[in-house]
Amino acid sequence: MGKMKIDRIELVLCSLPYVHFFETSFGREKDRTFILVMAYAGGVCGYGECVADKAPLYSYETTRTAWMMLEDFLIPLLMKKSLSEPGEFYERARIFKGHPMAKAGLELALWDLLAKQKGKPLWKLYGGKYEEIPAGVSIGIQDSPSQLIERINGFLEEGYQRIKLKIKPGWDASICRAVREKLPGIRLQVDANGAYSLLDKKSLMELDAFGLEMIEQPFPPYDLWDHAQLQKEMETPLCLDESITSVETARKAVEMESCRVINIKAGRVGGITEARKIHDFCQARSMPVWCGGMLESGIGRAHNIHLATLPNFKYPHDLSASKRYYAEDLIEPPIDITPQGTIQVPHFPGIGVLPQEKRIRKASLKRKVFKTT
Ligand code: OSB
Ligand code: MG
Repeated sequence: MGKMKIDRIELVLCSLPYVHFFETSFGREKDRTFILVMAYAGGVCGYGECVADKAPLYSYETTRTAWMMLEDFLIPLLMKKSLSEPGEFYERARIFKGHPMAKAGLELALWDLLAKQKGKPLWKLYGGKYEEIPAGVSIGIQDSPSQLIERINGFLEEGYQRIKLKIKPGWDASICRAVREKLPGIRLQVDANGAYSLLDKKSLMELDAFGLEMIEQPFPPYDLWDHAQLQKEMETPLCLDESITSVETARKAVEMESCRVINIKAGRVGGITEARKIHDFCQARSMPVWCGGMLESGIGRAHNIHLATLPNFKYPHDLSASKRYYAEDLIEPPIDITPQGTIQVPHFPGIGVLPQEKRIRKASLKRKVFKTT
């Protein structure tokens, strides 16, 4: 195989305001901070997005820890030796413990670069099978149930195939009841981002009454055991997000029966190489998966779309139109959904959408170039 001759890596710290605040069990946010990673080889540029946020709320990583990992360890590791494919970088980077989002940001840029060098869209490189994927929407905690229902109706009119509600103690069963009264037939699921413990079993059991497709991550990230205890008693499938950090934890979750569905995010698991391993493992064990999101800009979201074309992705994803997140996304054309509630997978090389340098510059807070010496 040929070598990927990387000339330089560029990091850009960006900030983009949301069109609507996003509130989860860990708080309300009005904008998103993230790192773009660009990998250059010859005239070709691969783009990745590191999904670490300002504060360590979803996981321990932050934009500053990710920048530090990239600058001090991951970029020097990449530059040390030539590379034939991104999976090789991922394997080498395993020597450094943790920091999956930092690793994934750089690995995604390498995947985009490789696909562009080969003149193929990423999904073809990955062996994806869908050319159109089902779109869902994740809706944050609102100020009132009526405001929530209004937002849900707006998204249903746009065609989204399922609605995911963020929940927390006090914004859970009563909210599901209010939504089900108005919208009995919609595909509905909830995500707690680890806001509960087994002491809350009674209020979690109440959720069985609402015909939810799944309950995502009721308990904190590293707790496969308590999820297994809850899954034994609940009819609604549990879905794990934060808990699944590698194919190894996926295996333990399957073997302990901690969940019946897994949400895959490349950033959470260290990149596409590990995400595909989890996908393949789950497929072999008949555990369906779907693609989660981290409110990415169009660059990160385009990567997610390609990943979601693999055959064991079996539910609508947290992949929505650009305009649902940002007034001005960083790419052209923006990601849009069809009236049937699907997203068409790009056919151009790499991520298949064009990052807009002017808009990146406008969003940027800090920029640094790392050259091969
Ligand atoms: O838990 O799935 C989550 C956003 C940020 C952090 C965690 C999560 C989310 C979402 C949004 O639910 C999904 C999206 O990108 O649309
Ligand atoms: Mg989640």
